[in-house]
Amino acid sequence: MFEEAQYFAPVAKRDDGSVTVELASSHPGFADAVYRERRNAIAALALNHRPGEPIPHAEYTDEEHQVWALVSRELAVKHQVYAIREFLDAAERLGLPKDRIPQLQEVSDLLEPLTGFRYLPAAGLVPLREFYGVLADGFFHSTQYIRHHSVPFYTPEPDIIHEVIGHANTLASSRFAELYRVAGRAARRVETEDALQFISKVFWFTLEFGVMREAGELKAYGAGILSSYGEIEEFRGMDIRPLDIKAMGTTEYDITKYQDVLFEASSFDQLEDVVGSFWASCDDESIARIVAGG
Ligand code: NLE
Ligand code: FE2
Repeated sequence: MFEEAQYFAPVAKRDDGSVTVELASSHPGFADAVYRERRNAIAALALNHRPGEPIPHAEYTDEEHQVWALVSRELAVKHQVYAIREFLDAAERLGLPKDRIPQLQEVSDLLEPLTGFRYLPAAGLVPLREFYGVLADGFFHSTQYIRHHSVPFYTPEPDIIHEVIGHANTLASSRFAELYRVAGRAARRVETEDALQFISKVFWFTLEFGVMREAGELKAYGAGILSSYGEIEEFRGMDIRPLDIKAMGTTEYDITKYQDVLFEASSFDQLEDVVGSFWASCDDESIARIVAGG
């Protein structure tokens, strides 16, 4: 149905209560029995979680903590070069641990006093309407597993590194948090799947993969670039296009590789003026009009 459906591994819950995450044969963890067992156990935590209860504690292996430590170290250096100021300042305020994977409850507790955002555990794909809709209430659905240790620099599949180093650091900025909230209100306002898909693509090309001009240099603010120390080295060489709602809402993308088409905001003000205002006011009719012509 949606592109997003393809990059999350399907999660199956059996009648006996056991949970299986179906990794594709191309997944780097496919042949790793220990990793697959961890994925199943972590998915079960989210499936058994009830709203309002604390996020279940996930046990991670030493190897998994080492993946976090490695990626954190690599990204910290690259963020200084490639991330926008707003992100760097927000990350400083959030103060994530660098040497171990934080528990999602811990991330949520660090974030809430800053911008009101709280984390919810997700076993895999959350339906788009639910994922975006609850942003309006300050909730962020997050996976809890970590990428396979054999490919630390990039994963097409959102993992806790992406959700936390990419999104939680961003959500620690009140300017960003407000953009996420208006995206959520937009998703709730529309009724058609086409309009929801359009909103989701604008989200993809901005809050997931957006780039921004800052003091003459091209920087990243999208969580998907900021969580990959492979992709973050490449975005400046991509096809960079001016920020445009219709173009973002209708351009196709391939989630399995580095994004080769990116949209550049000339400033944070422009991002708020163009994208924030779009989400704040769009509805089914206005989106249909944009797609049809103007
Ligand atoms: N490619 C990103 C990463 O490696 O962290 C994840 C993107 C999820 C949309
Ligand atoms: Fe994301």
